[in-house]
This record gives sequence, structure tokens and C-alpha cells, in this order.
Amino acid sequence: MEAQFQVKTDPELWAKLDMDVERFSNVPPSLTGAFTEIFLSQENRPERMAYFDDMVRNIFTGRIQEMYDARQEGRPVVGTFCVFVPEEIIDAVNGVCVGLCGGSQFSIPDAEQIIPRNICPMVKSAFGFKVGRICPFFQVVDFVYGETTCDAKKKNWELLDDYVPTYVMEIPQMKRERDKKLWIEEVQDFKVAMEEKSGKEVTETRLKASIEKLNAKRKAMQRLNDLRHHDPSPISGRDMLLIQQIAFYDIPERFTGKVHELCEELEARIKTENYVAPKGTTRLMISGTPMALPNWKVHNIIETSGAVIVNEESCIGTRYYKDTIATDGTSMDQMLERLTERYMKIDCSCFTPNDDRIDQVLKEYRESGAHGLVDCCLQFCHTYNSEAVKLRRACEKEGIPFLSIETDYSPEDVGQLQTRIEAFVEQIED
Ligand code: BJ8
Repeated sequence: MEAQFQVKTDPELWAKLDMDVERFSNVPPSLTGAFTEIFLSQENRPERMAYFDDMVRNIFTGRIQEMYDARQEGRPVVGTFCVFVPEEIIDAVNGVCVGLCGGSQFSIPDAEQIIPRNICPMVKSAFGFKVGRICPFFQVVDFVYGETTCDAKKKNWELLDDYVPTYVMEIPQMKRERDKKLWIEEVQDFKVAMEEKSGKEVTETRLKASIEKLNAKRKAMQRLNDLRHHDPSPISGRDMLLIQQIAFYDIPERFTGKVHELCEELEARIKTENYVAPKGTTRLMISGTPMALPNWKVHNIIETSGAVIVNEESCIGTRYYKDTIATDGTSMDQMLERLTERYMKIDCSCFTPNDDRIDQVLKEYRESGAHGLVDCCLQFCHTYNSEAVKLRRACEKEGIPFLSIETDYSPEDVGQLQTRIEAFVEQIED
């Protein structure tokens, strides 16, 4: 166990970003504590997790400085909340794309002074971070791009606009031909908006290079996820979740390289039979709403209850990287069409019908060699919570052990979740 881990601080940089420095200074020590307890207490972690640990160490300093420098160079730094906003186009204008979904209880009281309490904690957490000026990522972006997925998001973008310039991309709620037409138009508008913001044209050459760059990142994640499916697992679910979270704020090329380095180590570990959990450990798959940093609650409970997590069917998980963009398009129109086709494969529960997602969950369940499925939804997320009904039925039909959890970011339900998860693991083992 690493004794010296500390999330770094840089009050001068934070002051330049107009943060509430005094209040925020409580955050690095508390993140240090949580990270040490949840991650560094694990035994026999792959050595190449060191890079990802470093990304946590520098989360409020080094990485923010890089984004600040990019901004000083005139590159747009764009905050997003959803994997539907096409980062290839941001990259094609040499912009920086950063995911701003909130995963912390800390900022929720700030949000609840303004927006309704009975909406999903992810939206409240993000909103509160901006209102309280207690997130350097929110402070370093030039503007944010929201989308019309769920009601909680699309209505609160109107309010968020009071604090940071907020633009909205319309995402249809069905996937018919006419929806595809609208979607392509939205992608075209997004391209024009990025060109205007950056003063840079999205040429075919630039877009091609960005598509290839992001495809490479997604393929690296596919390779890593395939390796972690090995039975026994060469890497824990907690570490995999962390990497999938870092994917939303690291520099794509650097991240891709580090993921491949880790893959090489995992291949070697598999050869030498060096695993994180012994053969016979209960393997669980997670499905549901994304788990934004630093939401490690359910993973920590599961993996301290004697099971190992072997897959996340989530946007901070496979939904982010299971599909790549076909590269046979040569004209701008063709490339944007291919790009849209890839984004249309994301099976978010905001769509109706959305049966492809049920099939995808079952497919990933089989591929990951899981012994049970834990569907994990955030409180007040109506679409995912409703879809859990179909998922349960599908699992019952297939004889898959299924546990449905609805939770938030507070520690209040930890004891109750622990009891339910332990009982679920025992039921599988019997
Ligand atoms: S594509 S999952 S990232 S919308 S949890 S805010 S849906 S009430 S996060 Fe998502 Fe895009 Fe879909 Fe993925 Fe609303 Fe639900 Fe909250 Fe959610």
C-alpha cells in the first residue's frame, strides 16, 4: 500500500479560475482519504495503475493546468455531460473535451438551493459544482454543451446558462429514418458552432484524423475490457471504473498509450496466472446509469463483499467505447453520416423503444463470464429505473441472477446496500 499518496493542491491556479478556494481546499484531503481507502488498500494491483493514480493525484492541478494552458493558446475547452456530444468534432478544431458529470454529494446542497431536490444526483452534483465555484474543471471550460436526453438535464441547462454559457444539442428520442435526418442536422450545426467558437474550419483531413484518434482510444478500451473478462480477473472492477472515469478528462493520445501499456501488463499477468481474485470468486456485471467521479460507492461495496466486477454496461463503461466510427467516408457529408451512425448505436434509456440495450446487456453478460447482474440506477432517473423492469424480465427468462439497486451519492444507504449485496453474492454461491 502506498503511504504517501496525496491529491495535489494549487490555490494560486484555483484563484485564477475564480474558484471558492477556501471551500474547495477541503476537497483534496477528502479525495486523498477516499482514494487511499478504496483503491490503494487493494492488494496486488497492476503496476501500470501508477499512471492512473497519478491522474488522480494531479486531478485538480496538473491536468487543470494543461487545460488552462490550452485555453491561453486560444483552444476551446468544452464541458459536456453526455457521450452523445461528438468529441471528434471538438478535437477537429483542436479543442479540449472534458466530461463534467458530477459524482459527489459535496456539491448537492448548493444545487438544492436553486433546482428541485427530486431530480437525479448526477445533475444536482454538476449544477452545484458550478454554482458553488467548487470544481476546477467547471471553472476552466469556456462553455458547456448539454443535450436533450432526459428531462432533468434538458430543463436544467436553461438554468445553468445563468452561470456558464450553455448550448444544447438536440438528441431525438427515437431512432427512425426521420430521426436520423434530424440527428445529422444537429451534428452539422454542432460542427458550425465549434468552427465559430474556435475560428478553425473542420476540414476533411482534420476530421479524419480526429475520428482515427478517438477510434484508437475506444479500441484500446475494448482491448482492456476484453482482457479483464479473463477468468480469473487480472484487474479489479474498482480499477477498471477509475480508468473509465479518467477517459473523460485525460488527453486522448496519452490515455490510449497508457491503456495499451496496462494491457501488455495484464497479458503478462494472465500468462503467469497472476490475478486480483482467486478462481471461483463470484463475478458480477454492472448495468445502468453512469458512475461519475468520484462515485465509487457500489463498486467498493461489491468488491469488499467478496465479489469482483467484470463489466460495466454504462456510459462510463462499454457504452462509451463499444462502437467505433466507420472510416470509409471521404467527403465531409459521408464522414458526418458515419459519425452519426456510430452515435446512434448508443443505447441510452432515453430512447423508446430501446430493446437493443436489453440485448446488449445480455451479450456483455455472456462475454464477461459474469455470474450475476447488478442493475444500478441513480435515484430519480426515471428512464433507467423503468428500463430495469424489462431487464429483470429478460434476466429471469435467461436464468440470470439479477439485483436492482436505486441509490444516490450519500453514505446513508451503504449499510443497507452492503446487506443486500452480500445476500445476493451468497445466493449465487449457493
Ligand atoms: S447517453 S446515460 S451520458 S444521457 S442518470 S442525468 S439519464 S436522470 S446520464 Fe446519460 Fe447520455 Fe444517456 Fe449516457 Fe438523466 Fe438518468 Fe440522471 Fe442520466
